[in-house]
Amino acid sequence: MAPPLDQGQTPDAALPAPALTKPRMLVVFDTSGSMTWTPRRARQCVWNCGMPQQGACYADNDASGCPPGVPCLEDSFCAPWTYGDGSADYPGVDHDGNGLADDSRMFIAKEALRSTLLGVTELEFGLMRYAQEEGDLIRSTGICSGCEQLFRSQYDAYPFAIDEGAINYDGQLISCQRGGELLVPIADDARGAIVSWMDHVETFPYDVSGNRELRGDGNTPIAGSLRSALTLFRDQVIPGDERQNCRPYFVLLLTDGEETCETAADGGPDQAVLEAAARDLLELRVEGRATPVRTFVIGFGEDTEGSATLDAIAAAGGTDQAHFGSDEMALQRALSEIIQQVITQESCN
Ligand SMILES: [Ca+2]
Ligand SMILES: [Ca+2]
Repeated sequence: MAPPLDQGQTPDAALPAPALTKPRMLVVFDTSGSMTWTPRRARQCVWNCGMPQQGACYADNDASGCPPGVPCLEDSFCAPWTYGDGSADYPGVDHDGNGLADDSRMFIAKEALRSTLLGVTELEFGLMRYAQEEGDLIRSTGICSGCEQLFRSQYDAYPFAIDEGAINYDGQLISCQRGGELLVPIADDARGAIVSWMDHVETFPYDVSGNRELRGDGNTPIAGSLRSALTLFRDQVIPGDERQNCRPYFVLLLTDGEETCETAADGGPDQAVLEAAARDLLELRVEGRATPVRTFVIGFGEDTEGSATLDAIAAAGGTDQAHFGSDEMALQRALSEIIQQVITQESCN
């Protein structure tokens, strides 16, 4: 496997010059609340409390081995919660003790995307997230069903100090209703706009025209975002594209969890709905012409490792199987592999 590409570096010196018709790829970036967690629960702890709330020992005298404020769970591993995302304003907890707030899935995924994907000039990219409302510290209230306490957001450090974790993004109510939300339209010069969502800084107070940021809050509407992607390609990306008979179109879904909005009777993801959403993209026809949009899937973190459901989405979306990774290197490898596949595709220039 090739190492991650640096900015401006061509993927392989032996490849022909970049095609004139650049493939277009919509990156669907998971902004569910669990993106503030560590990719996997790697830190062990000693669990002493007798009747822990929610099966967890919070207090230091009940457990040992976890970072301050992070509970030890029943299986003697620390909870994955970082209460942040590695950004300047919400760094979160340093789980691995390396002195850096580099522990959340959100931080790692942003770094991997910036270093690997956005250095590739042979593609045109756009950016979509799971739908969120935005406003000045809009995410400042919330009730955890099953919890005794009021909590505010994934960004609230235990013991949930009032408004401590308020953020400018709220996905709780609308992520399932709306599915995906386009942040940056696909374009050849979209890299700067995309990077501004992943540079770990944000304008405060909230400014719709300022520097904003991807944050983790809300559910995981995979099927809904694939349908949002379909609408985008069908109504905007493809109709205005004079090279639509040549250009390959792609969705790259980066998710850390299974579908949580459209579920089957057993509570798990509704596989038929998910496969249909990916298949509809693959079978898309615009103006009577077949204009397939293939869907790549990357499962990130221990919650999706080896997921048959994600594999099935990728298969229905025309890319055989999902990629998986639980650290930045693995994520970079998956991204490089996908990019290689995309830019070596036949085109009809
Ligand atoms: Ca760290
Ligand atoms: Ca930003």
